[in-house]
Amino acid sequence: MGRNKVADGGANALQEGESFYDKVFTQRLNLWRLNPVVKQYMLSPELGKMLCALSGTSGYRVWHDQTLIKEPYGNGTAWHLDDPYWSFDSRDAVSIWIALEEATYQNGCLWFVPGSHKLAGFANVGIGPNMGELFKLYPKMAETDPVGVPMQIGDCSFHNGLTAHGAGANMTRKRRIAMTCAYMPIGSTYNGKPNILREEYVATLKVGDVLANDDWNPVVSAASK
Ligand SMILES: O=C(O)CCC(=O)C(=O)O
Ligand SMILES: [Fe+2]
Repeated sequence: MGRNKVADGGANALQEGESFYDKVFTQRLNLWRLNPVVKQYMLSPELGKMLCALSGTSGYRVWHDQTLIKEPYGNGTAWHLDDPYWSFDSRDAVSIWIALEEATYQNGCLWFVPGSHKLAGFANVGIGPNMGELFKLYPKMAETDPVGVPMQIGDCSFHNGLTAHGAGANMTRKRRIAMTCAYMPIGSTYNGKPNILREEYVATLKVGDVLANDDWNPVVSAASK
């Protein structure tokens, strides 16, 4: 037997042609480009100050945002690192995860391995069906107990782009609605991974170029510099 298919098609069953990952999230990219309220929050100087204070970095650009909705009975999010997916290698990138509905142990709140960003490099694993794949790559991280972080609506967490994190499955009948907002330190350089960069922009880049596109990656807060 190949995939883990629900025999009679439950509400969120795998359909023919769908992968495990299709049932991890309903995912949409860059809401800040569409919605002025999201944009206002993503670019707010208060947020820029927080990012800089937490990391000791002097300024950030928006990398992207995403909705991460775990549908009823949605699969867990395997342990992974964020920055190695992205087009720049930085030890100071930050992701902010925001609970737009309550996030509980039952519906797939986030879990983190404290201090793991100090053990991580830029090698990664995909978000696949095996939750613990990352710990084969970084066995030292598995010596620390992960911490689950349930949240009320509107709560958020900040994590370093190299912190190991994941989430359990959604065991409930309601959606777990969340958003993640990722930030790149100013001065970060292109590492050759296109990730979310548009094709026409990638065509102008070579490895080592500073990523400084003010349209797609605006500076968050001049006030915090
Ligand atoms: O929401 C999740 O399950 C995973 C979130 C995540 O990986 C992130 O915000 O970087
Ligand atoms: Fe992540």
